[in-house]
Amino acid sequence: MSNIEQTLSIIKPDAVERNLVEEIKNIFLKNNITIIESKKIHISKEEASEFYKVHQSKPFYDDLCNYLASGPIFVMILEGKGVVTLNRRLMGATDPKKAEKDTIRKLYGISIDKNSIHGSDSVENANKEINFFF
Ligand code: IDP
Ligand code: MG
Repeated sequence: MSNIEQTLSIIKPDAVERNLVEEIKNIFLKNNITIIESKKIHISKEEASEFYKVHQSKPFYDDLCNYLASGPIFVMILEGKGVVTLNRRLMGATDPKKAEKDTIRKLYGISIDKNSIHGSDSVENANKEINFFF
């Protein structure tokens, strides 16, 4: 039996730009996930660099931070039973080409960097990421 958890979801610039916010929100709602809070914001490169700090040693870090700051994003606090894991399953693999059928990244992702969505990968990181934005 899973516990009620919260996690952070970010609809990334490529998906906000293509007006996919409502379609993606509906995927969460259909899966018994509650959207507790949400807001559309445009963050700076500095804020993106702070958010993605865990990736600072990766070769794609700079591109990743520029990308997250490149346009409006839609951030949400999701709540539900085992929502951290459920959300990761609904998102699909990081690379849309490898993502499972009907996942958000399979349906909407353009490439490994423009992969439409972010989701926290653990309860601990979810708490940190929620506090970062809300
Ligand atoms: P995740 O978003 O599935 O948790 P992470 O490994 O945490 O994947 O990577 C964070 C983000 O960095 C990914 O969502 C993707 O946008 C980007 N990324 C990951 N790996 C690569 C890569 O090899 N090249 C370019 N961008 C990448
Ligand atoms: Mg990650």
